[in-house]
Order: sequence, then C-alpha cells, then structure tokens
Amino acid sequence: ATINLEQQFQDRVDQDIRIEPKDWMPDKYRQTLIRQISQHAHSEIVGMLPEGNWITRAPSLRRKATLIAKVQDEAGHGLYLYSAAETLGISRAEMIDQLHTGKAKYSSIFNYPTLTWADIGTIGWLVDGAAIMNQVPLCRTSYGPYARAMVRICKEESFHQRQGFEILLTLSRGSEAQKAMCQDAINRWWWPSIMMFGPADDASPHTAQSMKWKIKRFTNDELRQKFVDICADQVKILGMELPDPELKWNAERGHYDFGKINWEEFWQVISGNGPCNKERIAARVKAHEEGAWVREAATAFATKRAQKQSA
Ligand code: FAQ
Repeated sequence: ATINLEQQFQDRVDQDIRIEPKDWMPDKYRQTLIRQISQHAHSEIVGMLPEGNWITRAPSLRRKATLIAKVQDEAGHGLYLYSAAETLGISRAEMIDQLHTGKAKYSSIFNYPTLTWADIGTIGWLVDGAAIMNQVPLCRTSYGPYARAMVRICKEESFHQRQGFEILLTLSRGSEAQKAMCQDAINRWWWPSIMMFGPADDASPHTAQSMKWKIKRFTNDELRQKFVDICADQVKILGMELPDPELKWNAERGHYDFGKINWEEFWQVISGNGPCNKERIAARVKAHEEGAWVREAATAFATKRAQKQSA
C-alpha cells in the first residue's frame, strides 16, 4: 500500500499539484522539508546579526531607517518560515533547540564579519542577490506553505538587493577612500556569496532526490552560474571588479567561466569553524535566554484568557 501511496504522491508532484500539510507524503519528503525550511528560517534570523551590527553606525538617518527596515524584514521571513516548517509537525522550540545545539545548520555566509559600511551594501547586492536567485524558483516548490511564504519573501528581498546596490553605487562615485572601501568589501564577500548555493552538484547529497520531488527546481551549480553571469555584468556599472582573474565570458557556453571555489573553506565554515560561528550562536542563545520572561508572560496570559473564556 505504501508503494501505491508513494506512486500517487510522485504523480501529483509530476503534475505540479501542490502538496499540502494534511496530504499523505513520504516520511523522507517531510524530513527533507523540515531540514531545508528550518535551516532557511535559521539563516534569516542569524542573518540579522551581521547587518544589525551596523544599525547604530549607519552614515545618515535615511540609511539607518532603511537598514532597520531591512533587518526587521529578515525577522519576518524567519517567522513565516518557522510557521511553514511547523505545518510538517515539528515545534518551534524544537527547531530553535536544533540551532542552538548545532544540530541544524544555517547559511555559511552569515559566519563572516561586517567590517565596514561597504559590507552592508555588499550584503544587499550579493547576499540578498544570491538569496533571490535561489528563492524565486522556490516560489514553485512542491510544498504549498513553503512556496507561498517564498512569494512575499522574494518581493522584500528585491528591495533589499536594490538598497544594497545603491549603497555601493554611492560609494563607487565617492572619494578614493570610499571607492577602495567598496572594492575591498566586494573582494571579501564575493567567494563566500557564490558558496551560498551549496556544494557542487557532484558533491551535493540531497540534490537528486530534491529535484525529483520538485523541492528544488534547479541544481546548486545551475543557480550559481546564473548568479555569476548577472554579477559579472552588474559589477561593471559600479566600475569595480570581482576578485577572480579567471572570470571570463565564454561565447560557446553563453556563460561566464569562473575560477575554482575553495571548498575546503566552505566545509570548514558549515561545520562550525568559520570566522564568526561561535559568536553568532552565542548571540542567539543569549537573546533566547533573555527573552524567556517574555515567553513565560505570553504563555501565562494565554492560559488566563483561556480559563476566563471557558468559565
Ligand atoms: N550554508 O546536498 P546539499 C537568506 C549544507 S538566504 C550552510 O546541496 P540541499 C536571506 C546542506 O544543508 C540563505 N550549509 O543540500 C538573507 C547539507 O547539510 P545537511 C538561506 C549548507 O539542502 C539575506 C549539505 O550542505 N537560504 O537567509 C550550505 O539540497 C541577507 C549538503 O548540501 C536558504 O536556506 C550553505 N550555503 O541544498 C537573510 C534557501 N549549502 O542539511 C539576511 C533554501 C549546503 O544535510 C540577510 N535552501 N549546505 O546537514 C536551499 O535551497 C538548499 O537547502 C541549499 C542546499 C541550496 C542551501
């Protein structure tokens, strides 16, 4: 009977019929989604830290207001995604616990430090840019609640990408020191940004099955190539360079060729040994502990209200 159910499930996926929370699904499909959606949610929340670091130091009131709004948007994305994951039968508390104990990953990119104001522009341009490239296809992912969350998230990410690019455009037209700061930030963020798409296809254990289930619509390398192609053109508008001497248009392929990625660095960062991993998790654990009284008060209030209503 399970084989039959599995076949029916695959048929629905093949016909692009969305899978909804109460539908039958293979246990591995459920587990894969819990893994991916919760890690995506954790990335949004941890992703608030590197940029949050610059809110008090934004160079003008307008920049500050925009940055606060962007960081708040990331919090919102995390919340939609935790809710989407909860529809699969895992609790928020369990997911948070997996993050804090290192059982669940979050995006490698957020383990790098934000050293200058130009980093904030570069994160918007490259990190949100990479996020959009990965997430637009996820608007058509096979699991309904995840796909629907992605629609709103992608609209907000587009605004983030533009505000980042505009910060860099301003710096790129500024003083020599500002131009140098802009180039330095691009140099530091470029390679980590293209690592965000995950390991090369031949080293990616989950891609084949996730493509079959239409959780993923493109492979890691396909999305990375699209991203490289777009950035190689956009960087020219800034009058800056990407730090890759091997970056070169290949007319035959219709794509840019690019240099070798340092995969050793990637695996180190995702196994907890990046420049800021410990600091990021410590910040999240501290925030969680300091927020315990809020959760307790909210629970006590909900209990009281429920008692009043049933009385
Ligand atoms: N970092 O077999 P695959 C954002 C892990 S955007 C850390 O290829 P899969 C917005 C992977 O989990 C960032 N770990 O796996 C924002 C697996 O380990 P596991 C978040 C990574 O799942 C912007 C192992 O390597 N976006 O937050 C990474 O098929 C600015 C093998 O990899 C998403 O999460 C990595 N970069 O493909 C916020 C998008 N790459 O779980 C604030 C949704 C791979 O077995 C400021 N996720 N790993 O222990 C996805 O599309 C996929 O999960 C991939 C990985 C493409 C990330």
